Amino acid sequence: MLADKDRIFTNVYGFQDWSLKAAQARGDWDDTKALLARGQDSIIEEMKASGLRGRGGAGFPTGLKWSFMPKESKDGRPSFLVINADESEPGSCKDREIIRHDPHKLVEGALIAGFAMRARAAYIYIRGEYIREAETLQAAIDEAYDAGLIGKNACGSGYDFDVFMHRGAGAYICGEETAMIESLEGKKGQPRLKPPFPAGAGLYGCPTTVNNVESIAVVPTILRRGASWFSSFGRENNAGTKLFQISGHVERPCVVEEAMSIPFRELIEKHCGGIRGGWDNLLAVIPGGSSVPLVPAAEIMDAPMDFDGLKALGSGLGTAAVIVMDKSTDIVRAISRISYFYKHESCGQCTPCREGTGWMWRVMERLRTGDAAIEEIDMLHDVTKQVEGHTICALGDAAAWPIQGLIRHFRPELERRIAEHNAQFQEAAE
Ligand code: L3W
Ligand code: SF4
Repeated sequence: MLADKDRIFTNVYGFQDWSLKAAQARGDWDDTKALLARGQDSIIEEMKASGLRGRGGAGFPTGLKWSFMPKESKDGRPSFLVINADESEPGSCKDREIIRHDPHKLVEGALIAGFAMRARAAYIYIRGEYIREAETLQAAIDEAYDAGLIGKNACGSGYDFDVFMHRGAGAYICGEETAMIESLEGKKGQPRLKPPFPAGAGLYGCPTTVNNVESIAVVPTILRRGASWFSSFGRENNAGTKLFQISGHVERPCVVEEAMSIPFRELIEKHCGGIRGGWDNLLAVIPGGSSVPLVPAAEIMDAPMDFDGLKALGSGLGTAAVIVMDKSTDIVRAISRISYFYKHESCGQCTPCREGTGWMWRVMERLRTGDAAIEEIDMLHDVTKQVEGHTICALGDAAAWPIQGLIRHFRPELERRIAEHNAQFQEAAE
């Protein structure tokens, strides 16, 4: 279990005040000027050495992403940092806790990351429903301006850096980085084709990096304690500590910071008091937010909770939103509900997603009641394969993967429902 002294988010439960004074007492903003004095390239190298991989779902190496940003401005164009606080993935609720209780880690991280990438400003795009969180975040930004920590000559470093907060309006797709950029520009939030990646042409056509809240909020601590301290947690290619968000049928759902690669059973035993009704009652787990396929109980028990461990099981770490389902769950209904979510949130720009998400949901609903032909299971699987990889953004994949996981692991349950429905129909006809 991660020792208290190794936790980055020491106020994640909000036992202490979030304000600047209290944050400084916890070590935030401690001689940030000296951190900046290390220089841009040195900060990026340290981040690469730490092994931090993006905490927003995709796990792209953070230091490497920063290194894509230009060192010199072309045609006087500024560079920007965009921080993705549009936390909307079903199951995800970690960025909310950071903003509620540790917002200064995010604001200080924004300054350091922005400086390292030679950015003029950071835009924090916060989910529209996070009303109180937005108030807290704006108040923290204001405190940092008033104390001279950001703005002109930030922290006395000679570097000018602004931080702006922008509230979203309730669309899940605005969490996709290029849709977020479109939305910030005042347009309809629809993803752009990539490439070009945002580092080449992002906000207002300028070089931009989009990072998740947690990825940015851990930066000051990594620099203060060193890359080797951070990479001493987890295992190769899966370094560091991570906020896990455990919901569903556990005794005590929670958000907790743990070392990456902690085995699933240990995570649940130590922090959630076990599975409701005991371990024999566990049915399946969605380990990384609704976009990743479920993993059945027997396979996940001893799995390391990290990018590679869950990929090996045909799933993924995603945002580490661990959704636990016991045997009382109607698993077909649960996945059908997720299908409805993606149908509802599709931006409608590309045909396989716009048409496919609705089609998949309708078949899922018929499979839920058993009112389907047996061949439709394979047909549905074929359709998920036609959606996957054939859309502009990852929402198409995210709609396809949970269904593929259901068919892979629970085909007998789908077949049972169809047989039962047919038998009832037959009985009624006789
Ligand atoms: C420059 C290259 N940059 C990749 C950058 C790219 C992006 C990052 C990752 O989806 C996943 C998705 C959801 N040159 C580059 C490059 N980049 N190659 O690296 O890119 P990518 O395309 O692998 O992923 P993505 O489109 O950012 C994110 C999954 O996360 N997810 C849900 C997330 C939900 C939330 C939330 O609610 N907060 O984050 C869960 O699994 O399905 O697969 O920056 O530009 N050659
Ligand atoms: Fe929009 Fe779906 Fe296409 Fe993404 S995959 S751009 S959400 S239609």
